[in-house]
Amino acid sequence: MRTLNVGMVGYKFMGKAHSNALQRLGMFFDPGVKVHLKALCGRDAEWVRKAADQFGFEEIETDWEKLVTRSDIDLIDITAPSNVHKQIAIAAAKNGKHIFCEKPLALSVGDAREILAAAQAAGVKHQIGFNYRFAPAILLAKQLIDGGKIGTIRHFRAKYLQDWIIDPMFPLVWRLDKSVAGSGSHGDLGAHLIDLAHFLVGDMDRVIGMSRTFVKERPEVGVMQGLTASSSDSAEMKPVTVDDATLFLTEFENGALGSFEATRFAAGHKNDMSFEINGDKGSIRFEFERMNELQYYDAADDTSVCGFRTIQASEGCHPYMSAWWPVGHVIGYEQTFVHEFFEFTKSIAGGTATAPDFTDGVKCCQVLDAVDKSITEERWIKVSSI
Ligand code: SOE
Repeated sequence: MRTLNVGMVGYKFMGKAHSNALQRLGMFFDPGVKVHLKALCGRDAEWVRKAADQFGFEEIETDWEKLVTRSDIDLIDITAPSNVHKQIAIAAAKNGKHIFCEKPLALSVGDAREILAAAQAAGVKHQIGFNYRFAPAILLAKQLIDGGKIGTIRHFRAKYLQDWIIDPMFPLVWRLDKSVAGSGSHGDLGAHLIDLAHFLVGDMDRVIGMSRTFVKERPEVGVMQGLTASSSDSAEMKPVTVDDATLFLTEFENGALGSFEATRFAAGHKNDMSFEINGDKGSIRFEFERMNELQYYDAADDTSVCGFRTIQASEGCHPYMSAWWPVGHVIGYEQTFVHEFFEFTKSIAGGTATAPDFTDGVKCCQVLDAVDKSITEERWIKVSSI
């Protein structure tokens, strides 16, 4: 079995999530290649060394430009913040590396298109980290929709609610800096909703949005880990340059209507991503915090027994579940990363197509930018015009 040597840029929250997935992949799936964590890259050698030892990487690098040129690296996994995705991905493509990149693909649709073009020109495999597509219950929803079980879709309504920055003294971390993250809740959380809409409903024709930054300035950050951070008492206050909440409406090309809400100010909601799809034959409801379940309503049910039923998507027949545990022994957030890396490494080993790839990343950035333009110009914007 050929070995696929992974070089990873970044070692914080997504670096740990990806490393965990890559380490466990071979225990539960056979992608046709053996994955090896070859080198972990980050600027601080001491911290990278600690993370590499913890995650199981063989070596470290402190310069991504060196990492992407190494002949013993087959795949570059970009888990660093959005502002460096473009330079790393294009350099990796030019060096013939397969590329996995966290979402959103880039700070703008123009940059995203450049990344896609470089990957296509290089003929390398590319995938973007829309991991929620790989929740078995969401794949079951896709099967029901594609099988016509809910008929013609009329509505898609989605929300992604978090509350980790409702404290006005929470420090100014990179996710709150436009020059690094590109946007706030819109590109970080809304991007997932946009991709799921593309995956489950279809393309969007036009959008109109609104956004708000509730807390205009915050203390400079001292230390950040995941979604927690601290600052010193003497920290200087700096302006927040991203949205705290963004909402938008869409008309899909197939005539369905969509509403989207992404916020980090929904007190009490920690990682509450959910959606509902209404068709003329039934409905589907999903809540990530109950990610093994799918709510399904069949309009054909007899009136005496009609209602939403809860399907627990943990049977062996449900996507990916035969690889894990017996029915009822549910899975979690981390397994969605194992599934997406199974599909990506299998596509590399077998030369087959994979999704979501950078074309999906470009489509997402196109909608993100269209919504931003609609907010600036206070009017509907055709997605195709971006
Ligand atoms: C922070 O909002 C975050 O880690 C996102 O960046 C991830 O994409 C999401 O899966 C969980 O929340």
